[in-house]
Amino acid sequence: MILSFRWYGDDDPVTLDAIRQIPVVKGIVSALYDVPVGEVWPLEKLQALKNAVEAKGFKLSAIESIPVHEHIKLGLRDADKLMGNYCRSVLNMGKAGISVLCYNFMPVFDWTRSSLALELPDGSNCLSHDDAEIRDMDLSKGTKGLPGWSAGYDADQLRWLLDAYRDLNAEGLWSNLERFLKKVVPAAQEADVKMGIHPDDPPWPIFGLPRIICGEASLDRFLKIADVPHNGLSLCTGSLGVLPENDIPKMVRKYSALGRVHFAHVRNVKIGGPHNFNETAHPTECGSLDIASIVRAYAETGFQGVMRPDHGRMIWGETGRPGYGLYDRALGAMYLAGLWEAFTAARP
Ligand code: DNO
Repeated sequence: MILSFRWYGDDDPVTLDAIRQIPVVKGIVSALYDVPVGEVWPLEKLQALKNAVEAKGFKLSAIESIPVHEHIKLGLRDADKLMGNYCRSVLNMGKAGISVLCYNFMPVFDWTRSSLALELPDGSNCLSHDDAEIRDMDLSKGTKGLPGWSAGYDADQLRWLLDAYRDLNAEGLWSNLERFLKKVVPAAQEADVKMGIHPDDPPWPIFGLPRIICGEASLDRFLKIADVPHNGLSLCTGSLGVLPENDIPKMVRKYSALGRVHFAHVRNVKIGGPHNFNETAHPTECGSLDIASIVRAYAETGFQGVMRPDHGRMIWGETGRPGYGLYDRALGAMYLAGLWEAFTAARP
């Protein structure tokens, strides 16, 4: 297992020098943030990123993410050309010797929350999600200012996208995902880049948009589309784990034993009710997920992929990129490292 930490490049207030002081973190997960979505990621830029990370003593363990253009997800006329570009980016990753790629197939919005700073009883704050609040959100001004991740769409663009996805529906999205995999997975095999789809976060439709990577049935369906090791998962406990029917330790055991988990995102969440949750510190006792059993499942299935602590709270007065401050993620990394040591040392 390569314990890793996400780093947003030179603009990240959390520097590589700071990350270097967290014991046992060996890998950096990053991306190119200046290539427009849909364009080819140049080999020289990937190489420069890798060199910068390696100069500080880390391995560039994964790219998170090369975004998938909306026209690919919608299956529009230029989808083939855009998928060709995606293949070239993957081939360049292979040439640069970067072996794990995380991506997602969520329409329009990536992760979405109703609040980026819910105050917890201990004075820290965290990301939280209440579907009732999401339903009431005003989309008439586009996506700017919404709490969560999305490209900045203005009102007209957003309306067009929402309509287009409504017409496409979930099965149409599956077909376009299938086209994408049939085209890109062979490139990943050629480049020896292991692709891991990130589940939808949260794993249910939002704003009337279909979301399809939500639980065990959809992960099974996904893996069968291209039943080869290079088509795998970025298994995110906090995304899937907000649905109580998703038994995360069981899923980890199953997919890790199959060798189909390439990237493990580990974090805890507290379920407050149906479609309502907040994020918490990583340890089992802080949330609804049994993180110890999750890490144990990875350890006992001989997981050799990349693992990273995921969103952290903001603690000790830190401000910064929601979910991606230094301190709570560093605590998470140490917790994961401790569990890993305990469970791997206990293996016969
Ligand atoms: C959120 C992240 C996601 C993830 C993408 C992968 O914090 O886990 O934004 O990077 O969904 O494409």
